[in-house]
Amino acid sequence: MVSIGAVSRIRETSAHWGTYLVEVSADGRDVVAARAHADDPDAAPAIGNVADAHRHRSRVARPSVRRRWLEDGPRPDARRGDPAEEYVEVDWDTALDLLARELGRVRSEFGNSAIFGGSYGWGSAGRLHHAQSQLHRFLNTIGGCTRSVGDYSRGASTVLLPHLIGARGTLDLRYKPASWADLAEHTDLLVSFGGVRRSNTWVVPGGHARHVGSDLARAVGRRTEVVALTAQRDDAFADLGAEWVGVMPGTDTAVMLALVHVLVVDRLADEEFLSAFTVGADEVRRYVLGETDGVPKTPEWAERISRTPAAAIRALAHRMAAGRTMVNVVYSLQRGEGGEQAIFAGLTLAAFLGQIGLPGGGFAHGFGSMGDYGVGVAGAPLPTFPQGTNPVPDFIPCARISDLLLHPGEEIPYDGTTVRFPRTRLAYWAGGNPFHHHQDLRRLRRALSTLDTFVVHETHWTPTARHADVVLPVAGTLERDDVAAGAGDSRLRAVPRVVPPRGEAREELWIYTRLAERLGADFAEGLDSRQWLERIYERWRAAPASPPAPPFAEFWRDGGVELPRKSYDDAVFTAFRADPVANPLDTPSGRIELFSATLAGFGLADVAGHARWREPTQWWGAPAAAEFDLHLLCNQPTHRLHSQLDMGAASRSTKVAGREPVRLNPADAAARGLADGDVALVRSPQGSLLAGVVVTDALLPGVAQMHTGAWYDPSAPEVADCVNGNVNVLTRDVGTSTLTQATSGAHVLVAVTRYDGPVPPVRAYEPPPFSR
Ligand SMILES: Nc1nc2c(c(=O)[nH]1)N[C@H]1C(S)=C(S)[C@@H](COP(=O)(O)OP(=O)(O)OC[C@H]3O[C@@H](n4cnc5c(=O)[nH]c(N)nc54)[C@H](O)[C@@H]3O)O[C@H]1N2
Ligand SMILES: Nc1nc2c(c(=O)[nH]1)N[C@H]1C(S)=C(S)[C@@H](COP(=O)(O)OP(=O)(O)OC[C@H]3O[C@@H](n4cnc5c(=O)[nH]c(N)nc54)[C@H](O)[C@@H]3O)O[C@H]1N2
Ligand SMILES: [Mo]
Repeated sequence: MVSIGAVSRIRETSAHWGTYLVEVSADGRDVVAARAHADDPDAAPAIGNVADAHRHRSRVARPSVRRRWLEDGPRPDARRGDPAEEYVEVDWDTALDLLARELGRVRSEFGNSAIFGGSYGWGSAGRLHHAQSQLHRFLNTIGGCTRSVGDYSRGASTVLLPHLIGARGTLDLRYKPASWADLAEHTDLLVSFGGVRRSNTWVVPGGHARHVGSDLARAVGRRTEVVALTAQRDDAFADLGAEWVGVMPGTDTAVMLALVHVLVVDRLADEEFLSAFTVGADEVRRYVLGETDGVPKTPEWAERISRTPAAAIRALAHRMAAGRTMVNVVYSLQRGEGGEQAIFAGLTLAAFLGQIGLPGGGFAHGFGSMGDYGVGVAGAPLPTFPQGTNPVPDFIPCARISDLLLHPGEEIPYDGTTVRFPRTRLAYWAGGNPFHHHQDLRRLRRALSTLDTFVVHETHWTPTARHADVVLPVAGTLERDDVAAGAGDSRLRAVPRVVPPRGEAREELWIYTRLAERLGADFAEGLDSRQWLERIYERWRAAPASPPAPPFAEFWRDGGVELPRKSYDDAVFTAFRADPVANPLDTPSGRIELFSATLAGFGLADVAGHARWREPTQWWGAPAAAEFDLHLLCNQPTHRLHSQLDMGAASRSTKVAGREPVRLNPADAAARGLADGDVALVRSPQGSLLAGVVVTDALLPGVAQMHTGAWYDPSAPEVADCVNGNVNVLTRDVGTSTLTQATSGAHVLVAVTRYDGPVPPVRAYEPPPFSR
């Protein structure tokens, strides 16, 4: 351990990618290095980004105001986000006065629904300084805002599943699913649609004390056979020893329906289970046999759609029926057009196998998607920062942000109801990066140009901050005291400040306290952040459901408190399986609805009462595939969380030709004259980017792959919309369906060619130009 005198220079901290150690400089002001705990069995490489990112020149140093907004006043402006837009640095009082005045103007002229405060995003770990909770509380104290519902992670599932398995079943499928240990003990065959990715388990919302995913997976790999259906061979944990079955992106529903077809035709379906625990099996049977639409969903039919060999589908159905089988559908499958159908069909397949509610059998939705999934521990309640109530009724499904701004007054269907878009004048974003998470960034830019004012709180000059009129620099996790834990965690951790805030950055609680004062509202109830920390901790400690915990001072001194490691035997499906009459699901029938009369009653063209294959516009068989002939997977990055700390060493180590890599199959690369290290121009009807080429036989022919999260760089528009490789310039901004309205960013059809012109430098991590 490095120390000066008695003072250690090594501090522990927590992020969504884990709990790790930070070494500070001798003067205590700077981060020198960050490294994993020696006893973390599978630490995330993202730790390697922290030190560089902390002191990077892209940190927002002072409150900054876009010069044109300052001079011309709040108004729609298509130049928002132009790399040449200048900012003026101002002192805090000036920034807060300007912003308070503008919030006051919008509130009184247009009402609070003209303020969009959805502010989707992951921000950073920590229960007090949770950026969205802070922002929502602030906006609620000044009369509320238009909000957003759902998420980009499972936005289609969380709307669909309550209709099929009830709200309680949906929660348990996330927080009390079969565990990795159940798999290792009971499961003969784990069939995963989408790879069970090790790198995704490095991340847990809120972070975990230690990473347990790879140990758990190793145990499963020893006994359980694993089949991963995906377009990427290296998509599953090496430790699982998974067999790879290729499937083209967006076509799994066809394969699942064909598996059901085989179970029905070969009399392998569990009829007793279907009649006791489900409704709608008859509708499904008629559909897969082709009685309703004249198209039997045979393995040969599915092969034509998915390119998965019919013989492999037939053999897999028989293997699945022969033992204890778990059907896992990873999150990404529902992040595409018609994405909820993959969940619907996966659940239907598991129901036809009849093992839902049995140990190690049935249906899972998250192995390999998130690090807390399947740890087998019922999450303890955690401290929360109270948000107050929002009196404004308006909301949008979160992935409809561009539609909200571009189509005020219009209505969209959503979950059987209608959502009407209010006219938005001001958007306030804290803790998210829409230029990371949203689709079709050209369209998003146009949408943001309609605002009078865009306010962003950030640690760094992200592409979103570069589109803002008012940018307020905030303290990051290393710069403030907090408490942290993730679902199913072993410890509620004290996370003390490691270094003082950089530049003039302030805690968001400080900012909102002063803004609220200026607007005649009370945000903080007279408490500072240290007092708030104690308050949320003590309120948590006093709650009846909380585990025993010491008073705050003792907790802080000890660095945390252990959380109970109680496994659950009260999951909804276990009780349901034991007695479906005494313990019904909270669905209209009390059973699993393989045909939902509610969904059928919505009368939607794109979602029926049962799982159904419907050709999306984005699949390899679509007409657009003549020109855009590669199917690009856009999935989670291994060496960072989303776009966070993309300028750090670990993330940089993955770049090729100085930008985000695009992976191509050797045949596809050869046909385009591309080799490792080349720069490729990747185009879709939505936009274009430059990427560095990696040739690999881990991909199916016809499939390319890029990670999300490279910072959007529009600095050379004559070459490409983004010269740094942000996939969301390519993706389509269409809802998953008129039922679910979630993101469909998981994949997109593209054309890839060599780029031989002069390669423009990447400017994404430069701060904007400043003027006085
Ligand atoms: N094409 C495509 N797009 C996708 C996906 C995909 O698979 N394909 N995945 C989607 C998914 S699942 C998700 S969850 C989203 C993720 O999208 P986001 O959550 O928006 O992405 P992040 O990069 O985590 O953005 C968080 C931002 O918060 C900032 N931040 C950190 N701490 C604080 C804080 O304390 N206060 C404030 N004010 N800011 C802070 C960080 O600097 C960062 O810019 O992306 C979605 N987008
Ligand atoms: N290291 C790291 N871990 C993360 C994150 C991160 O940014 N970095 N983000 C976290 C977040 S917010 C979330 S929501 C989860 C997301 O968890 P997931 O959605 O499970 O993650 P992805 O990596 O997007 O997709 C997993 C794999 O699914 C495959 N896939 C994509 N589309 C299809 C398809 O149509 N069919 C089939 N069969 N396979 C397909 C891809 O090959 C991809 O590698 O990950 C979390 N974990
Ligand atoms: Mo997510």
